[in-house]
Amino acid sequence: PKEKKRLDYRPPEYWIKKVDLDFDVHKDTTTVRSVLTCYRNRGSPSGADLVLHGEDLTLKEVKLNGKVLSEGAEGYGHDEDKQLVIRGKLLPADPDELFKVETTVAICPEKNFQLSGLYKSGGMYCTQCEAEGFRRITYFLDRPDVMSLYTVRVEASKSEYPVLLSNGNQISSGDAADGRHYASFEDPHPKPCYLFALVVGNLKSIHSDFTTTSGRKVRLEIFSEPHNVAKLDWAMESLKKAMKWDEEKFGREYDLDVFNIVAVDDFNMGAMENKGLNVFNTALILASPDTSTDADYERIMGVIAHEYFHNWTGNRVTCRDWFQLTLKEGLTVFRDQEFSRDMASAAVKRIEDIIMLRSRQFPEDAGPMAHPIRPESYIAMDNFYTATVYEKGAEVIRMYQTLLSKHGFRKGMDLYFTRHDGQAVTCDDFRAAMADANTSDLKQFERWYLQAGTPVVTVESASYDPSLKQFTIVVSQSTPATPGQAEKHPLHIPIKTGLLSKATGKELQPSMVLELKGEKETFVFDNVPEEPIASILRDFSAPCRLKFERSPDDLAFLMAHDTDDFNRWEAGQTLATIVIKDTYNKLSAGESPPALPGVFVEAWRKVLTATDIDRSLQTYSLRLPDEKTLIGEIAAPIAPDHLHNARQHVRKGLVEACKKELREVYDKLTQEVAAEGGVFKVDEPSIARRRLRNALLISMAVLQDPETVKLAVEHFETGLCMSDRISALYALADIPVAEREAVIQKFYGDSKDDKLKMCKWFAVQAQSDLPDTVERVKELMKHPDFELKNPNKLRAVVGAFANNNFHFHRKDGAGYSLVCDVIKEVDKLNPQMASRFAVFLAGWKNVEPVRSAMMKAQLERLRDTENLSNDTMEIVIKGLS
Ligand code: B3K
Ligand code: ZN
Repeated sequence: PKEKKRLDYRPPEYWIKKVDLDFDVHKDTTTVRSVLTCYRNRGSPSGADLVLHGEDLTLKEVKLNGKVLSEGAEGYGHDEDKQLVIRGKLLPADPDELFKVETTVAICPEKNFQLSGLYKSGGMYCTQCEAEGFRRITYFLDRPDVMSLYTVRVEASKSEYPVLLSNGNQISSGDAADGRHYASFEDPHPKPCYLFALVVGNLKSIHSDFTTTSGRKVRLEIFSEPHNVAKLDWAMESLKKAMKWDEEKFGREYDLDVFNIVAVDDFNMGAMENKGLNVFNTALILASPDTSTDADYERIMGVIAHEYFHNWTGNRVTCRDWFQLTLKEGLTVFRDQEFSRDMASAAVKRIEDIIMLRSRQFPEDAGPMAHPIRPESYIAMDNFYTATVYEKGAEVIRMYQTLLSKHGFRKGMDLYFTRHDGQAVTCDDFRAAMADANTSDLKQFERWYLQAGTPVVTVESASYDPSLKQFTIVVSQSTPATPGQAEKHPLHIPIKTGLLSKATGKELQPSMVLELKGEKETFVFDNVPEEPIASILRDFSAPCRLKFERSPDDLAFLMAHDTDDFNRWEAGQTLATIVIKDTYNKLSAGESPPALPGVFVEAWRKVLTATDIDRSLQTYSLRLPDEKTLIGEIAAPIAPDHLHNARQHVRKGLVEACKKELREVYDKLTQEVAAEGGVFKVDEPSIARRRLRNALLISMAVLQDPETVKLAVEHFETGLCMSDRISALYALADIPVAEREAVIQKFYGDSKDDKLKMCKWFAVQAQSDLPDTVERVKELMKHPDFELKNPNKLRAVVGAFANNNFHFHRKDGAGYSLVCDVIKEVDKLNPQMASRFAVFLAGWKNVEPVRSAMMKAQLERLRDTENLSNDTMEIVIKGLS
């Protein structure tokens, strides 16, 4: 497979000004006729060939300016990559002269299991073109810097497919021969082809409207298969909130008369921001109390907003090439995070985002696939839709805001839009807009785009001089080597810092942002009246690991008093990490686990019984860091069983020590719910209460005693919504009792007709702690409701299992061979899905030697597999090198 490099970027030889597409949809064959109006790029030589990308297309005809071309030296040809070559000598010498290339191809959406290009999901046709799927629809310059105006005509059976949709405004529609009908569309905004979309189906919809600040009335319509139409209201509400927020916070208005969203069952990722026609995975749009958890509701609102926000950050201003992906993704994730912070609790959202960053992005940065947020090379672009590009990318955007202030950041955004509207640009252009709008120097900041790996910020010393009333901290930074990048340079790191009074816990000074630029720097705080406790990296102001030696007492103090919500939570996480690590070290040395430190238990109890804090924050403060996060805090190679057992030991210890209080708080919450008459509500306090009550149940279940089993069954039976019921299921999932199986059966009975509920049913079992989880997962894959071709179900079973750190790493290697077998099978159908699972095996170097060898052997099995896709091969090669 060929590797593409960022620094090899060249502008295209030709531009495509206009695209006219015609889709004739018939069972097993869709004919696509395309007319491309092209002209030569002035920078490229006269006589250059026009080379059009194409993949899995059956070419029927090629015309140039209306004349049929034959295959051969005098007409068209194919290069070694099967791309279509129109000989340069046939093309006009004058770069201003437009010419038309017309191709007719046949494609078969029914057999497109990759879910890239035009494919069939259930009863409907839909498209997914990002990153390089448009070439699977027609011959084209499939690269984001080629922006064109589109018209689309589509024709299909009227009775089978009453709904026809594409980007932009519908300009005509009507009946055609043989019971067919057609519609045509015009999108007035030039766009790269990855934003093209087409939907043909039997759909129902809900609609509403939104009037923009400048008075444009936009028709909003959300489509799904008829049986799902009752679950679209939350998405509509979310969309309107997002539209309003983008006007208020960023001055961005919507720019078309229609905004359509379609929900599809078979989708490789969450959703797609096609211009004026977003396509969503049903899992990220359908919402009802019976099928969706509170977390699902939040996620849906966030993703609806994310795709909507792309209209400006991605669509109006797009990426020059795919190496710049974080230009639109990091920025849009940042925007959706800010939106969600404004819609609910800012602190809770920040904590959730950092839990996610640490459990998914930090491991990526520490593994074989480590890459900068702007990668330097790729084989399969789809492998780079990563937590690094998205989530770390969002943190990098957030640092601009931290360094430049909210106001300065907004000025930078305004300049970015003014300068680049309608263009395909780079991360450097974004950085330049931020720097120019604020006349600030962001040269060193570029390193965040150049270097992979999670930087370590170390507080070398923190000391107070009472005579000078000065507090001094010395801070250093370093970034561990990553594959292909041994040497790292210092980054420009904003470190938000506050000083608290040891006596009262009150702020001695407002927070300030220290800018660490060198390898080691000294920061002096003047006029500090007493010896303070420092609160460092507040609000997680940079995506780093903070090393700062503090006593358990100081951490407990911060847990109780820090005025920064994030750092108050963080202090608890740090303390828990110390305790779990200590336990892990003992277990690894073959010793028995130590007793839990009293300060730790008491601090936990204090959080548990507090009545004056937000219950969501309380829930997150009671939760221990997860295994994926802990891995990063422990020296490799990891013994996954000791890690799991250490964490479980600590969980159990806390629950045993606070058993009485746990039950009291739980009962109090249960009474509150009952007092309200058992009505389901989605307001913040209700969500927070559910969150806490469900988490407490899961905590208590760690004891596996009959009393808690009984409680969990009751919790399930009386549950008001999916959040309650699924939590009861999680509480029971690790306990080998008959009640567990009964509740699983009951849940199945209630869920078998609903694909999304079934996914939850699968996932809870795949994540179980029971000793035969591997065998059970194999059974689940034979279950009649399992579908290998449906990414949601595949993720629910295999993805959930691969994330089940303990059983994936089962001592006998059964977890590895299971995942490897699935990869081999899935790779033939859907390489994008297969390669995501390969990443789990690629992490072998961080694991203890016996397991490591078995993982490596599975990777070698993949390497030796015939016809392995480029997607999976890329992960395997990087994993083995
Ligand atoms: N831009 C899409 C992701 C496309 C993934 C292609 N493999 C969704 C999003 O980030 O908004
Ligand atoms: Zn996105």
